[in-house]
Amino acid sequence: MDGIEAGVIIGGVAAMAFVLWYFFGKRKRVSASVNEKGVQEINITVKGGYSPDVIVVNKGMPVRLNFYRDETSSCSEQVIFGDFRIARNLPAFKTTKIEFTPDKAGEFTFTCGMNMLRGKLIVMSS
Ligand SMILES: [Cu+2]
Repeated sequence: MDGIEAGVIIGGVAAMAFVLWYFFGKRKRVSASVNEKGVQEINITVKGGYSPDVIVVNKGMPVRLNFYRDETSSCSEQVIFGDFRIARNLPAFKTTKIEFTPDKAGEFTFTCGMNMLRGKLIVMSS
């Protein structure tokens, strides 16, 4: 293998790695951790989007989502879980707790009030 071939291979691997990172790396999928009271708790930062934006929880157990809104952009001032009939205002630079017990399994989208920012709540049937 000469230097040019090696360069082509390295370039190809780097390009593939970039594509994988670009399409899959941006979505962070996080399972909620269960605290000592049996509540599935997770911290979410709101800043031009939700981070993490894919949250995995179990059905039939209480969930507590701590939304910390790290911006004043009006886009993110509300968060809506339509499937669970939850709409909540998120004051800037504060943590807002949203608590509920998911009673159905599936994948549910949550959004900002304008349906622009999106995240996904995955409820596993245990
Ligand atoms: Cu918005």
